[in-house]
Amino acid sequence: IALEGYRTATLNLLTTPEFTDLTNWRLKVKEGAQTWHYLNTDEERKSWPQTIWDKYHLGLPIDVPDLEKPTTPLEAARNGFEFYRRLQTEDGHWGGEYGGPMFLIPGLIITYYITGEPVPEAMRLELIRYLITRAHAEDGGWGIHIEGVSTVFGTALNYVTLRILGLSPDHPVLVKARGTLHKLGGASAIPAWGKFWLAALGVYEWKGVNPIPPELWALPNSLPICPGNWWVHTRMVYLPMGYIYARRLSAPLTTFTQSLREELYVEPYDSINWDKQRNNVAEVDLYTPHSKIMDVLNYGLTYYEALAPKFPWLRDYALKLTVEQIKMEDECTFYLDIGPVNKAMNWLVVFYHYGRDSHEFREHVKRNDDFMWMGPEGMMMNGTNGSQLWDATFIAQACAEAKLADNVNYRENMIKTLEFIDVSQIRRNPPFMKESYRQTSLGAWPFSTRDQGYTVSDCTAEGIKATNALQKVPGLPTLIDNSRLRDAVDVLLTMQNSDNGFASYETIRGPRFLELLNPAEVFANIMIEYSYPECTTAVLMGLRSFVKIDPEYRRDEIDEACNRCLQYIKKVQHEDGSWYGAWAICYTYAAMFALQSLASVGEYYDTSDHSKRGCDFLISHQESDGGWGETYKSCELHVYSHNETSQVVNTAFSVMALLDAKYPDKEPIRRGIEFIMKRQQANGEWLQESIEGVFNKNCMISYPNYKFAFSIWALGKYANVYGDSISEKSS
Ligand code: LAN
Repeated sequence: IALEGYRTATLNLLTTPEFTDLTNWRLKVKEGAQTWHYLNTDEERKSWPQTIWDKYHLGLPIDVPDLEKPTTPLEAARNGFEFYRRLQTEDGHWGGEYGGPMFLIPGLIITYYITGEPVPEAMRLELIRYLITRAHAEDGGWGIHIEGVSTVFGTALNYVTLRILGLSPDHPVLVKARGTLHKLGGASAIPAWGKFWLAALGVYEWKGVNPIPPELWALPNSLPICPGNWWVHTRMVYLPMGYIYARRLSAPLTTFTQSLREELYVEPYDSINWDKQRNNVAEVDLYTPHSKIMDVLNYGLTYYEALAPKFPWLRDYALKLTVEQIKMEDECTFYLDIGPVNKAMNWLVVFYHYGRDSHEFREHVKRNDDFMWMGPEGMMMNGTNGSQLWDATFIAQACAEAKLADNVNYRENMIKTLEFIDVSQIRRNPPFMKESYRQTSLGAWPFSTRDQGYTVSDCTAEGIKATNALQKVPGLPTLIDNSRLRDAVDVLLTMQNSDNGFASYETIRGPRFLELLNPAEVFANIMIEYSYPECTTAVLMGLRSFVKIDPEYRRDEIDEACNRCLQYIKKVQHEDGSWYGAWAICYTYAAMFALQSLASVGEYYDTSDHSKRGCDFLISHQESDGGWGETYKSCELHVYSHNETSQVVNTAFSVMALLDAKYPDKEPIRRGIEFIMKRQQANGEWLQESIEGVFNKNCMISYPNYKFAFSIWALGKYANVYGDSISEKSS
């Protein structure tokens, strides 16, 4: 064992440490960037008092008066915004946690450990709080996301994280978690990304990890397997992974990691047959088994790995390309990177490649905070650096629909929202666009912030819609002129796929069969882009909204694109009338979009078989209390899965869908609205219910702002269709 004591986690706590004082936390915002700060002195606290949104997000009591009980939908919408507007931060956006996935903190903390960078003390304590709170009460384990059953992936990685953060293996929380991990067969059967992190930490052998050859980056773009043709998230994760793998970089063995080797497995570490582990994945974890082709390929690549040292120039060249790509990604995103997974991995590469004192290393450390979110359960890592732009566009449109945007009492809020949308538009193409395989971004809107800077099709479309919804309100300024909307349209018009739909970040670049090479085991549909009803509808509606402002510009192309969107929406409707939602849960979410697409060309319940079947599907799933409720199982299993309780968010999706489709019977819609009103608190608030979002079919993610934006929007829409009354008689 080398280097006794070197960079070991130094604490060995048998009892849970005292957590921080929540009243000392403050959220700082700047052009959407969100960072939480812990104030240590009275002086600091006095000069930077806690705001109401700080308190709300921290779960501290807030002083919001009860409002007069609303009797109509618009009154309810107004009460909702009366509460929600207090949470708007000074830069004009609405913050919120964007947690859910349980595999993000481990990557970050393992990297802190390997690089020797100390985890700030308040963060360390609050991460412990979060992980302990999120351990399942029954078995002490963790799943792939907060609502999922305990898996090896979640349990092994979060166990290791708590150890690094200072808990002793004899701490009761870890004793229990380890019991569950061992019952599941121990860490040897962890899925691929877990194998990667454990190997990087030095508690798994690289021999047990399937090859991740960086040479792929040397392939010409014309070959489908060139990573430039993959879904951007996947290629951006495999990029740094390839570097670490090719150099087989592991933290030096210490007494600490030696101990982990003993804790994580059911058999002695040295007796494990690592060659046999490459394809060993626990049953609870396995969502997408390897294809036969993948197995054969891995087999071949394992031989290649044995030969690679004979061609060092090739590997060196591949690593040079890898480092160049990482540099472009880091610089272009101001070291935020596209998401939290490659953020931690790129930081690790930078550590090995440039060293701890490098500019690159320090820049990475600075932007770690952008991913961390504080809540009553402690500190979590967000799924991106936030959902700022996305949330702002929805509340803007909801306010326009519910007649709040032209209410003078909310003028200030609306101006700030518009300012935020203005500042978030991306005003340049990525430097080195071609070399880094990037989509254009001049004029696009991102999902989170302009710094992150990735074009997303539907975020761009919602950006256009929200801009137009606000800028047409008398008294609100025009901050975004037509030429900038034209830029946004230019981006969208480059993004339509040959199947007529729109995907997330780019067009579909690779063939379907690439999915057979999905190595991740826990996600589906990650190798290439796919068209989605949600993105396609957003773009269709975004383009239609633009045409109203600027009717001449590229009109033929826009009309053609819209027609094609519609063909796509019809084509992907299922037999039973439903659409599968890929980015929120699930059938109700997709129906809201798809039925809106149809309605945009006058296809309603009475005039279109597609619309009729879509509505009938929704109606068949309405609950007896008038609401709708789905669980994440819908996403996982591709079957509508009823939640035990109706959900405000699913109800709002469904009501909006039925209203757009002009569903002829008012009663089910009215009952949905009544349900949303009943769930509203006396101060206008809606409380958090089940998790709302999803990605890659198997991992859920929180959208806490949806309960406000979509409830207000649905209430407004209802009033616009049926008048501002909830009584059964009026029409
Ligand atoms: C997101 C969040 C937003 C989402 C919508 C805009 C809602 C969608 O319509 C298009 C796709 C997009 C942009 C999206 C893609 C995948 C993301 C970035 C996420 C779900 C947030 C987290 C997820 C990312 C992949 C998580 C990191 C995990 C990996 C598998 C790399």
